[in-house]
Amino acid sequence: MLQSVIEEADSVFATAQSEEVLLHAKARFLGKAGSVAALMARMREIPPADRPGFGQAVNAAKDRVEALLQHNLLRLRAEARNRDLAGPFVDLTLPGRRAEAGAVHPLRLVERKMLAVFSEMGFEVALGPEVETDFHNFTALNFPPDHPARDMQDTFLTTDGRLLRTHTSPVQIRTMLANEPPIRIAAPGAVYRCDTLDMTHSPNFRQVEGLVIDRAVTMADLKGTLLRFTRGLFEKDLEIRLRPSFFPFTEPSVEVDVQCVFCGGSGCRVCKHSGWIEILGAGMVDPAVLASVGLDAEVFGGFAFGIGVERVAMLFYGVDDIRHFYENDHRFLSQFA
Ligand code: FA5
Repeated sequence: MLQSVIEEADSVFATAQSEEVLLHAKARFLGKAGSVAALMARMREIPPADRPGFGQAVNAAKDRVEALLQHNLLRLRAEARNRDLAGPFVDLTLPGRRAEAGAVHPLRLVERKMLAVFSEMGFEVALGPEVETDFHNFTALNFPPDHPARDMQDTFLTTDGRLLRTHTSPVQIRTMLANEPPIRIAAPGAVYRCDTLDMTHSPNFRQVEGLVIDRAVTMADLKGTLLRFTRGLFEKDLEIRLRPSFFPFTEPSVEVDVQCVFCGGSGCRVCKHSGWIEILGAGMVDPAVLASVGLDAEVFGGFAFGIGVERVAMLFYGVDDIRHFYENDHRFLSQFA
């Protein structure tokens, strides 16, 4: 009877494949309602004289069952450990996997550098809204209503009669309405035009606007400022050249070319063998614009310019297609990190 309990415990413990199953089996043999306790309960049926011997025998059987339990517990732990060791090898001395850090976008890097150069020259940063009124984007900038000059920049209109600014020039108007001269601001921001995306055009690009208003400002100041700007930005003694152009809000107006940064002016594919690359529009602020913000053109004057950030960034980093800046291809962006 005792022997059959021991044998049964032995075979049940030996087939247990997990500690959980084993502990469950433990209750079956050693628990309060277990087989060993049941043996003890039979003491009453034993003649008194044989009881001490019976008690000793049951205790011995209990010890044996406990020893079997312990043996199988150790067996299961050893098996688990062997399974771990046989699994994939973990080399704790290897360096950890580095989480990839984000980086500043190349357009932002170039914009920051531009603003740093302007700030050295005493310009303050100004900002304006991207959803603008017709007044700030066109009318106050001397675009007459229905004048074909408005078609120079194809405009996205909002349903409430406003528009997405087509250039950063409305910040000129907002700044002059809110401040007295002298004014010296650089205004970065996004602009929108119904342009088709191609190698050099985007419907949503960035500009940095410049505006200087003071007494006795001349075109030489404009040229000197832009020369210092290009040399500070590209960190090379590049030349610039001013070509006559037209903007409703400047008179005279110019387009500004910088000596090709790729060939140094000798002519290459990028500058179409001209040695020059256009980077911005500029001019002396038109008296009509000063009048629209209530400034006396007899007393005050100034110059303004608008730089295309993408075009400058293309030159700065030697990027041949503007679309690279918007595709967010990791392989492209990580080069600037
Ligand atoms: C203007 O936007 C004027 N507001 C600039 C200005 C400011 C002139 C102050 C005078 C005084 P324009 O349309 O030429 O000008 O654009 C200026 C620059 O923006 C261009 O030289 C070019 O670098 C960039 N640009 C224009 N269109 C796009 C486009 N679709 N995609 C990317 N860059 C563009």
